[in-house]
Amino acid sequence: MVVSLVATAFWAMLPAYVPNNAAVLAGGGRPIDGGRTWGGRRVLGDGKTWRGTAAGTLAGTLLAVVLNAVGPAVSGALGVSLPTFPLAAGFGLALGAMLGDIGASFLKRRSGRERGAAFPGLDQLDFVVGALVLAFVAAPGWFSATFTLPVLAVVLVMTPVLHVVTNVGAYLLGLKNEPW
Ligand code: CTP
Ligand code: K
Ligand code: MG
Repeated sequence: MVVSLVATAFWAMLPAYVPNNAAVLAGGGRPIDGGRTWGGRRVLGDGKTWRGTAAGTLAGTLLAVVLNAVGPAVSGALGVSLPTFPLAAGFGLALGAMLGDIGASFLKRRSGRERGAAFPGLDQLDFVVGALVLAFVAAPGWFSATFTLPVLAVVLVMTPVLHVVTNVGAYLLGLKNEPW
């Protein structure tokens, strides 16, 4: 029961977990805000680029396709029934994760935080909220069948933990400038 819940939550969120990491690897180039400021501060900052956003969205969407291919084998091995992703669901999770992160940068700049500054709480959950909202909009039937209340609860507890672990890992590997 618990194994099934955690496996389902993790699997269903993988297309939302990968985009931010792909963006770190692929980021660079033109910032989305084009250098524009608002109220004396950057609208988003140099940390949100077109290339990173496109690469992250593509990576998450493609991962959903791969998960669909290997899902039956993994489900069998674990003895659980893992969700499959309609294309709209994978795309919604991936783009939503990127938009959530971009929204957080907008709020960080408005509150005077420079690029890279930590915003505890927001940093760990921005992309989850974005991913869930866009997945709901893009594939409402799939969303309500997959994200039952227990699965949602596991997602909200598990994601911040995974976020801290992966970001500290990326920092230690020299891939990220800050451990958050
Ligand atoms: N990145 C990107 N495009 C995005 C998100 C991330 O290019 N939409 C890349 C950038 O190189 C960014 C790095 O991934 O610097 C790390 O992402 P993140 O921690 O989200 O950005 P920060 O640089 O910390 O900027 P912010 O304070 O705005 O979050
Ligand atoms: K971030
Ligand atoms: Mg950062």
